[in-house]
Amino acid sequence: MKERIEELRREAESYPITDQESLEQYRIIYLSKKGFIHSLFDGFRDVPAEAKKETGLLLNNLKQFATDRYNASKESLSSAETASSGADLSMPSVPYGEGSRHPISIVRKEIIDIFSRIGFTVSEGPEIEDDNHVFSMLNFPKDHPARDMQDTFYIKKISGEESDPHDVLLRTHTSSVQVRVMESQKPPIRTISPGRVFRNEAVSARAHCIFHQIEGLYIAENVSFADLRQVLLYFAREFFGKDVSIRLRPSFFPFTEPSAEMDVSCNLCGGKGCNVCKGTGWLELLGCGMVDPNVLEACGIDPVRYTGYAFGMGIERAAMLKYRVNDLRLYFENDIRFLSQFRTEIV
Ligand code: 2NM
Repeated sequence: MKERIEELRREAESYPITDQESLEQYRIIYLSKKGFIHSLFDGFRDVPAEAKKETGLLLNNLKQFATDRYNASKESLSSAETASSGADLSMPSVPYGEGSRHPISIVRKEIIDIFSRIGFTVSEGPEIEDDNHVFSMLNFPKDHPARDMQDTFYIKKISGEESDPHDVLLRTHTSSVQVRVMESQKPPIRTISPGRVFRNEAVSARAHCIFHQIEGLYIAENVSFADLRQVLLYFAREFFGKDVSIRLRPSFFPFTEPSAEMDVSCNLCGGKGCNVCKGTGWLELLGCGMVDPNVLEACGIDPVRYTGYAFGMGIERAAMLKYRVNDLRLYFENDIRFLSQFRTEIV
C-alpha cells in the first residue's frame, strides 16, 4: 500500500494539465469516486492494525495533494483564459451616469424654501378644475377672453349629462388652488401654490401649452400694498442675489385691484441695458396686486375685515432669467446635455 501511495503521488505530480480537458481527465483519474485515490481508501480496511496510523496519514496527504493541485490548476486555467480574451482587467468599469434634478424642480424648491422662511405654507389642488374655481370666483367676467376655447382647454363631458359642457377644464393658473384654500380656511392665510397649468397656445421659444406657476396669497387684517412690495423685494434678493433692484408697474388682472407687474434689474448688464433686457435694464418677472374684494366675498371671507395680497409667476420664466436660458422648449425636451448642466445635491 505504501509503495502504491508513493507511486500515485509521483504520477499525480507529473500528470500534464494544460487545458480544461486534461484538468477534467485528472479529476476523473485521481479524485472521482471511481478514481485511484478513492479505491485506495476502500483497501484501507485490509491494512494491518499496526500500519494503519502511518498509512492513513500518507493516504490523507496524497488526497490533499491531488485536491490542491486540481484547484490550483483550475484557477490558473480560468485566469489565463480571461487574460487571453484581450480585455484590460485593470480598466475601471463603465461609470453609471448619476441623475440630476430637473431645473424646474430645482427652481420650484428654491422658491418654496424662500417663502417658507417667512411663514408661507405650500398648498396644492386639482389640475382638472371647474369654471367656478378657475374663472367665476376669481372675478373673471362671463365674456373674458381667457375663457375662450382658444386659450383654455375644455374637457368634453360624456353626452347625456345635463350640466354646462364648458364646466370641466384644465386650470390655466394655480389661483384656483387659492380659491379652494380661501373656501376652506379662515384668515390669517399665508400660502404659496406651485403646480402645472395649461393654456391652449402654440409652442414657441416663449410659450408652451403646459408650464409651471407659483402663486402666493396672504390674507389677514390690515395687509397693505407696502407689505406686498417688501415681501417681493425680499424674494428677489434671495432668488437673484442681494444687489438686485425691483420696480412695480401698474397693470391689470381680474382678481386683483390695484394690480402691478414686477420687474427685476437685468442680471446680465446690471441695469445698464443690453440685448437680453432690450436696452431697458429691466426684466419682467411676476404679476401681483391686492386681492379684489369680490374674490374674498365669493370665497366666503369678509372683505371689510380682511385684506390681502396675491402674486403669481411662471417657474420656467424665473428659471430662464436666473440661468439665462433663452428658449423655453429646452425645459421640456429633456436633452441630457441641457439637464446635466443643473447639478445640485440630490436630497
Ligand atoms: C397673478 C397676478 C396677480 C393671484 C390672485 C390670486 C387669488 F386667488 F388670490 F385671487 N391668486 N393669485 C394673482 C394675482 C396671480 O399671476 C400673474
